[in-house]
Amino acid sequence: MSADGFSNGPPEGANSDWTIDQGWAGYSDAEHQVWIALYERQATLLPGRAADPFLKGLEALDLHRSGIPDFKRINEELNRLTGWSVVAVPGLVPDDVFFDHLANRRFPAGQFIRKPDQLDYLQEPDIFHDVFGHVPMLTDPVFADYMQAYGRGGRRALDLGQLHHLARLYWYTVEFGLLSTPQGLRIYGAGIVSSLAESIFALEDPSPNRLGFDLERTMRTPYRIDDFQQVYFVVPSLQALLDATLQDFAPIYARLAKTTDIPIEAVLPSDKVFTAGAQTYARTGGRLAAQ
Ligand code: HBI
Ligand code: FE
Repeated sequence: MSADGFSNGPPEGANSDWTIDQGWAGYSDAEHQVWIALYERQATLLPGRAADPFLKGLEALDLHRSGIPDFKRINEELNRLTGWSVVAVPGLVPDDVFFDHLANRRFPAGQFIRKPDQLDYLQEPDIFHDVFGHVPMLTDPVFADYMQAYGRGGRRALDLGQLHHLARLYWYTVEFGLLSTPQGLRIYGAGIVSSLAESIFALEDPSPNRLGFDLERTMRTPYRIDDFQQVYFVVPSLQALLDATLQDFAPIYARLAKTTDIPIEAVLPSDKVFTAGAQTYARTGGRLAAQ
């Protein structure tokens, strides 16, 4: 069993890099209907909430309403725009495999789609989270460079035993990042943009903190995997996000090793504060409170 809990080899029928054939022709009409239901909800909600690069990517890739997209089709345009491809995998893959794909501009997307009774929440990323949530941003040249830089950084973090710090950078940017724009805060994180409820909560609810992104501060901040985030970090531009990663992380990891984590709900005097959240949602039981 490897460090991250995977049996050593890829599952039966998968390639050595854990990729599988998407088998697009094999999706049932019911599965296409789940995609359409999820797509319609988000496509209605996101104008005015999602960042322009996301909305432009959604258009460019024509992740249209007629069902689960065929990776062969979207890869033609995605390759042309930024050299990225989407590859199908059975589900979560080992960290080193994941980073190697990203470092080579391949985004591993789950091949399966959630069940109709899981529209609002599932723990493991399915094809809607991965393709609707992550892939449109890969049409943006700056973000495309950032994701490749993350892949390269991930391999190095594994070597240095620092993955837990780097995973926070990924979580608070690629998954749950917000962008500051002249029109207000906008969503670029896949975990938010693929979720109906969190697309609203992340921008409008008074509970969470919304703080200016700072590389080391963010890497010292734990995150929630089971519920809405208690803090969202805001970048001034995607370029600023990319610039923050184009440096040697070894000295950063050395400094982090001497620091403690920052409590998830804390607002520091050094923070650029967009919202000092009331944390009401988290304090009243979170997901349970929402029911
Ligand atoms: N595998 N398919 C897949 N998708 C992910 O987002 C993913 C993964 N493996 C590891 C992983 N993410 C994270 O643990 C890394 O960011 C550390
Ligand atoms: Fe994701």
